[in-house]
Amino acid sequence: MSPTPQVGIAMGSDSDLPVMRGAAEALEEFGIPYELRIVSAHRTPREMLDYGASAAERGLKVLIAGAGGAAHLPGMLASVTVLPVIGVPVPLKHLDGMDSLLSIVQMPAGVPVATVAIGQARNAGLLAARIIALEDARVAQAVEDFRARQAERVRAKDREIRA
Ligand code: RP5
Repeated sequence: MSPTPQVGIAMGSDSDLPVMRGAAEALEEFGIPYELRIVSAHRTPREMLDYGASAAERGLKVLIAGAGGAAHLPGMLASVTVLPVIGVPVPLKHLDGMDSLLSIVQMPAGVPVATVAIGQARNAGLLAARIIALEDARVAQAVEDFRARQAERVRAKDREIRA
């Protein structure tokens, strides 16, 4: 039996998947179980609302939501759950993802969405790992190790360039 997902990764279309895989890969690095869903704020609004409304009771701790263009998915999910929602602006062919970014980041007061950079689904996965780490010592250690490895890579480059 696969472990209960702790993070839900939702996207508005399968065309978002190449970007959203970055979040899944980050969670895999930390051994955090997740689920992937396609629920569209515009094309399947009822499924989208059911997904958001039932997320907490199904044991999810964080939602990551990616969408492009008129990217209403993260905000709509945040409107029906108290779980933290991380929004990923997916860049489309036009407007370089600025449309997605502004649609996600400009939430009204009272309904927060933590928005990462355009196309930065990996950061969404890393942020979700930090949230899970608050109550999971194993993940907390993995996050600390990741940070240390990352810093060491930069120090190595610094030594290299100074040599
Ligand atoms: C959004 O519309 C989706 O999140 C996707 O980024 C965009 C385009 O969807 P497709 O027309 O490629 O299915 O809702």
